[in-house]
Amino acid sequence: MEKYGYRFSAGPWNISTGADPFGPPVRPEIPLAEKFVILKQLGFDAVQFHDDDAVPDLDALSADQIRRTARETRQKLADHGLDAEFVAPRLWENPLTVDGAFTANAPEVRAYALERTRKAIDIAREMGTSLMVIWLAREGTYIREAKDAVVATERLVQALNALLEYDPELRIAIEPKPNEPMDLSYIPTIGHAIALGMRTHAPARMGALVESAHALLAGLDPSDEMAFALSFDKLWSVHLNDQNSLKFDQDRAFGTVNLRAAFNQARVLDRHDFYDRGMIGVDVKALRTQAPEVATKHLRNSLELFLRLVELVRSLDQAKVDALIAARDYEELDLLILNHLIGCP
Ligand code: XUL
Ligand code: MN
Repeated sequence: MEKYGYRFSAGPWNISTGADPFGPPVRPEIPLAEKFVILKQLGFDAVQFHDDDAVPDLDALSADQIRRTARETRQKLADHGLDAEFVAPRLWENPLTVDGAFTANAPEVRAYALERTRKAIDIAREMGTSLMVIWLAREGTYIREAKDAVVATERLVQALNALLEYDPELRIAIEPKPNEPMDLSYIPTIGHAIALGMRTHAPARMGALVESAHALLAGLDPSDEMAFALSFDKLWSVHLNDQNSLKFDQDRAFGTVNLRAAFNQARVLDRHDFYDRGMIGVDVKALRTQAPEVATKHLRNSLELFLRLVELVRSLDQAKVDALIAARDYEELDLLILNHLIGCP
């Protein structure tokens, strides 16, 4: 498969049992090493990890045990010809972080969040990556009066400063999301993520990850969110996927809901050399209705569709586009794009 210089990554959570808030698993759990085999076969180059994907149960382990297990996971990964793209601290499952991690009102919870994230940094180092992605899952509120949003923002800056100090090589990409699990999150968009990074003492080591579905949940266009980050040279990774209107975070396979929006994401990435800047990460969920033996096709489809869209981006008649822009004939441009997408000459 021609990959046009792109490298692809996915998380082990993207091969899942199909459990949802309303029902139990409907497919067997697949061991991590088998997931590596599947991802490699599907054409992926790297794996994204939560800290406990790489080192299960890390809260119960010593620093030495954590490092040793991380090294073992890295070896398994290398055995399958894969790299680690990033490590992300899972700060939302421990009962301690029920009301936030870095922005919790309770100081002991904030201390736990920092300690846990430092462990995740140790894991990243052992896994051979300097990139950490932070999704601020529970940093927000259900009840606005429950926290002071100014204080919460200060606490996020302080926490990021402490992490950047802990490892001078570390780069942090914030993955914004406007809601879920919280009703309202403190860092809902890419603009918030980039602004937050600029408040730290090492803004050059702060970047962002745009997830298509998260942008859509914020009522925004994912390609414009990517463009904004690209213009600041802050788009360090992406989570391509799709979302059918404003509801729970669906993580649908890339391009399956809105082909034109997917085309525009591929277009902004390709026109701005993303193949040289970062990896094409996907964050996609197999439908719960998918039978176990075919429950990786959402990954295959996302990767293939991205590459097909890159071909369409490159074969678009740019001279025609420019002429229509010059004539301000945007209705004709509309039809040109639609015809291009459906393969009509
Ligand atoms: C949550 C989400 C996470 C992050 C990684 O919606 O997208 O999977 O991508 O922590
Ligand atoms: Mn994501």
